[in-house]
Formats: sequence, C-alpha cells, structure tokens
Amino acid sequence: MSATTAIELVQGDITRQSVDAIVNAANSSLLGGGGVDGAIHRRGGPAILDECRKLRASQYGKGLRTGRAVATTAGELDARWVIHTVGPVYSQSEDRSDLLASCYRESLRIADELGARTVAFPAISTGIYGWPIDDGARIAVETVRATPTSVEEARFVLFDERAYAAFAGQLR
Ligand code: AR6
Repeated sequence: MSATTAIELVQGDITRQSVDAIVNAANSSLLGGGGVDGAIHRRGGPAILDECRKLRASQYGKGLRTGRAVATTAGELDARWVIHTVGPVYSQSEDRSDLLASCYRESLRIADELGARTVAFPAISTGIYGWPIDDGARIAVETVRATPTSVEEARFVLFDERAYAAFAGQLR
C-alpha cells in the first residue's frame, strides 16, 4: 500500500496520456459508444474491442454491471491497460452515488491487481450519463482519497474548463 496517492488534475484528452492504465467510462455492453469510450476505441485501435468481445463471450454475456470494472489491453494508446468501468446514469429520484463511488474503487482495485502505479480517470458519468459535474467531482475525489491502494498517482483528466474547475474546487 502506498503511503499516499497523489491526485493530479489535467485539462485535456485522456487518450493522450502516458500512464500505466487509462480508465474508460464504458457501458455494460463493453462494445464501445460515444464520449470517452468512443475516443479510447478510436485511438486505441481494434485490439481493445477484440478483447472486450472475448470478455463478453467468456464472462460478461449479460454485460458488465454498473459500478464494476474490468481491464483489457490499451492497444495503441500510450498505456499498458484500459480499465473499463460502467458508471450509473444520473437519477434525480434515486441516489446512485455509491455506484459512482464503486467505479473509482473497483478501478483502483483492478489497477492494484495489475500492478499499475499511474492511473488516468475521466469524470465518470458526467457526460452522456448526465451526472452534475460538481457532485461527480466530489464523489471522484472523496472516493480516491478514501480508497487504500498501491497506485501512486491518480490523474483526473478533464475535457473542458468547467470540469477542471469542479475538480480543482474539490482539491482546495
Ligand atoms: N478525454 C477526457 N474526457 C473526455 C473525453 C476525452 N477524450 N471525451 C469526453 N470526456 P462520457 P458517461 C468527458 O459521456 O457520462 C458512452 O457512450 C466528458 O466531457 O464519455 O460516463 C459510453 O459507451 C465528461 O465529462 O461518459 C456510455 O454509453 C466525461 O468525460 C456512456 O457514454 C464522461 O462523459 C457513458 O457516459
């Protein structure tokens, strides 16, 4: 267990990061989609989807459950692994915060299993899945801070200024 996990913020494109593992905000089909998921598959090339298909055939025929995570190759990305996790769709009538926290916890658990020391995270669920960015940032930062892990650097890679500001607000 590392003494502390450094939390870094970067504004930019997660597919351009050089890290051991890049976390993907996937969906339960593991077959790709829009947003970060689309960008990772586009830049990472077909090896990622090939492995996702094999995982579906062997273990996740019914889909990867919300809040869980699984790793594949990172293909042509400058990383060793992509860790795919399925965030919850935001709901005003139901508190799904623990499922969102679970995405960060499970991704760190898989990172530890792999021996990844540097991990890049997007702001899971805050795009197509509609989670308000300030609350998504709070859950992300609180969960990574509270999770025991050997990961030395957790790098949040925020696509736009607003998301960056939300995360910066949490670190203050
Ligand atoms: N690098 C970093 N962040 C990005 C990038 C990028 N290249 N592209 C978008 N973001 P989203 P979700 C930000 O929609 O809400 C997919 O179709 C974006 O601005 O990618 O978890 C999946 O297949 C937002 O802040 O993921 C699922 O069906 C954050 O990444 C669904 O979308 C997450 O937005 C998952 O939705």
